[in-house]
Amino acid sequence: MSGEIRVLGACPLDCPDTCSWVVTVRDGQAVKMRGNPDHPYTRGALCVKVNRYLEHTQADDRILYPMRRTGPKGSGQFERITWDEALDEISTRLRGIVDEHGGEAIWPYLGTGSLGYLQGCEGVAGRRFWNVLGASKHWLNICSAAGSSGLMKANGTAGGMDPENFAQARLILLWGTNTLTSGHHLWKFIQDARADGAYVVAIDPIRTRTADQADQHLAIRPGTDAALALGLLNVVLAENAQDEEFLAEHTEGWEDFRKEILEYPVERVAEITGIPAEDVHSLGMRLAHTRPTAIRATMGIQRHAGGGTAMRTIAAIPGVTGDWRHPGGGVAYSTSGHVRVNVDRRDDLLAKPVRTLVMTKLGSQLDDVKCLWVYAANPLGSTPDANAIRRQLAREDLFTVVMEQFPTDTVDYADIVLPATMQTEHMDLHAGYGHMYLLWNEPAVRPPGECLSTTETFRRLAAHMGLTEPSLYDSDLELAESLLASGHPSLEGVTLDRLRKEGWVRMNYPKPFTPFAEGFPTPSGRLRFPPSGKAYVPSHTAVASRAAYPLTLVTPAAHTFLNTIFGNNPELRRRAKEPAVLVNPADAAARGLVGGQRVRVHNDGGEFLADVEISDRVAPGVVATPKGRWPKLSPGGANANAVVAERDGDMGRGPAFHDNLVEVSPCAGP
Ligand SMILES: Nc1nc2c(c(=O)[nH]1)N[C@H]1C(S)=C(S)[C@@H](COP(=O)(O)OP(=O)(O)OC[C@H]3O[C@@H](n4cnc5c(=O)[nH]c(N)nc54)[C@H](O)[C@@H]3O)O[C@H]1N2
Ligand SMILES: Nc1nc2c(c(=O)[nH]1)N[C@H]1C(S)=C(S)[C@@H](COP(=O)(O)OP(=O)(O)OC[C@H]3O[C@@H](n4cnc5c(=O)[nH]c(N)nc54)[C@H](O)[C@@H]3O)O[C@H]1N2
Ligand code: SF4
Ligand SMILES: [Mo]
Repeated sequence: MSGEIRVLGACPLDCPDTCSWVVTVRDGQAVKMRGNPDHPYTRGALCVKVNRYLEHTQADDRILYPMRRTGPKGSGQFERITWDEALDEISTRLRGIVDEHGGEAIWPYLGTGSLGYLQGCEGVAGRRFWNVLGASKHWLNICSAAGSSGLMKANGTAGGMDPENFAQARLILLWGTNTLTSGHHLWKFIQDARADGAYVVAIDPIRTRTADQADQHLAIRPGTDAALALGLLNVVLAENAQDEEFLAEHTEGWEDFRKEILEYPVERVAEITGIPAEDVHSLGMRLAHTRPTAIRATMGIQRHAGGGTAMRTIAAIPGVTGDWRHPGGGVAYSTSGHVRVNVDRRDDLLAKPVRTLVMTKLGSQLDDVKCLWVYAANPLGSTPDANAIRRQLAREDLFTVVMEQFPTDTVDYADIVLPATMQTEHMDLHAGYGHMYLLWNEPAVRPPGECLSTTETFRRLAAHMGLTEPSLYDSDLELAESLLASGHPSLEGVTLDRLRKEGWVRMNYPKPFTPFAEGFPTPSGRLRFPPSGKAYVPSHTAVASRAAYPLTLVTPAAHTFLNTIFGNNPELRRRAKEPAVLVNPADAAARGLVGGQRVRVHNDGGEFLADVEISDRVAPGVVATPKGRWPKLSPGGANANAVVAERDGDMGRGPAFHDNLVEVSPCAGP
């Protein structure tokens, strides 16, 4: 049809699958978006959320113009201003803050709204500009830091299996991961494996929709995964099924670790994990005698006080069984360790070294900050200790700028709001963290209103402030060229031209990819087993006093939202229904709660409201509610992060979203 074109793009959201998509554009309007049928991982399908992406780009509540606050902070009252007025006010305020308090009083708070290398958090968006101003650095630790640290300690990289190799596995452990919700494209490869007889086990405190589809579900007590890993290995040793050759050639610390494993017989593990001893034993037997075994362990496990350790100990499993020898064996956490583009943070532009502020510590680290600059983030919806953040954002002496697409709770506290483009309107380079491809996102349509991309906003601001550093003005294509020019062999032949023509290119790794068959990227070239006494660290909730708050709250991915993105989409909200909290029948009975009743979920940090869903999907002592609700669109004006403490886990300062104690009480009054 004349006037109709197809534009290849990539899903920017923080999801392992980074889908390739095809946008149909008719007369300058995007009229259709489909998963790319040619992409080997996308295989033609997007997901329940992104099927509404185009509709979302055209939503009535989209922010289209720069705005200045007119009401009190938090009121969400704004007036439209021009870009010139916005840039004037921002320039004056930034200059004043730098002169009076120094550049470090600026906190550029970049979140995971887009994983693009140009517009989002995987790259350097805005960093050159912030370095010229001498602003504080920002540590994006909110998501995967603990697990990555655990894997780095074990394997020397957080990278692992190519998820496509799951098709060749004969035993699959879906461990602390809700595949059908948080990255469903792996499922096709699991189905391929099943067609060849693979057995699938879900290990999760919640009987999720993924657990429903597995051959077996082990309802583990939250935060006890390392103990289960040790128990499974205990059975492997009893069966004498360890791979002595792999152990001798490719691992270190085995003698000590072997002794540690012997401390965890199945009866002890059953006591710690709450999984019946016979189930631990039978899974141990399967693990001992099934090659290859593939473990999909993602972010759920590591949102606990002992989460880094848990990931490290799970990473030991294929070291003992030798599964890394085989395609279809090993652990798949993230593939981002294999992505070797050239992310240069340009520290050379800093006049002096600056401090680093920690993303999950917004509530407590904001005291001496004078400018908070939020982009691609929604801290009032997604960051721990929401009440502390809200108190801070209300400060009159804090100058807050938010670059956004939608009027989030965080936007309500902004002094200046800058309208941001969405993925169909800007260009970007992407990698997946659950596959082995790079993707190019070509803009399909012109931005609506006066929306600007992240890169263009910082170029204009630099010009407005009269900054002379030439690299502040690099174009998007120049930035992309330099990202691809790392010289790493995995990018040989992966050119910008090819990406723009073909939409996606597999990185230059062998297929099938067996990353550690010949050794590990540690200094010794060997997998490092956990040191004595450090293979299992109990979670916070396992050791804290349970007197006042006896229930462990788990807050995993919601099926219909992506973090807080789509939290304002009417159709997805309708499907998500009212916020609910899963409560086991025994816990409900003990509190006299009935299904559908509105309750307060509370602890010393705060409370949120939800409707009780009585269900044996959670064990006694565990309650669960999905993340991602917009506080202002929720009853009581709060979501689960009102009761999530700002607390570091054991490694990488990872947050403990699934490791908080609460009580559930009936709402007083009507
Ligand atoms: N639909 C949808 N997809 C998403 C997201 C979303 O919000 N919605 N978020 C995206 C992002 S940012 C990320 S990081 C990923 C997150 O997605 P996942 O990596 O799947 O992580 P979570 O959803 O946090 O938790 C996964 C599972 O771990 C379980 N779990 C919690 N504690 C424990 C434990 O101690 N042990 C074990 N074995 N299991 C435990 C939870 O019950 C949950 O079912 O998904 C991405 N995909
Ligand atoms: N209770 C609980 N809380 C959690 C988690 C949990 O498991 N439980 N998981 C955590 C995890 S894994 C993560 S990754 C974090 C995510 O936390 P954040 O990084 O704060 O991400 P979002 O809440 O999705 O907010 C992203 C915002 O960026 C905007 N945005 C999207 N694309 C762009 C863009 O191109 N430019 C600009 N300027 N803005 C854009 C969106 O509109 C959205 O409002 O949440 C964490 N919060
Ligand atoms: S959110 Fe994930 S599954 Fe959905 S389209 Fe984006 S990358 Fe694909
Ligand atoms: Mo995340």
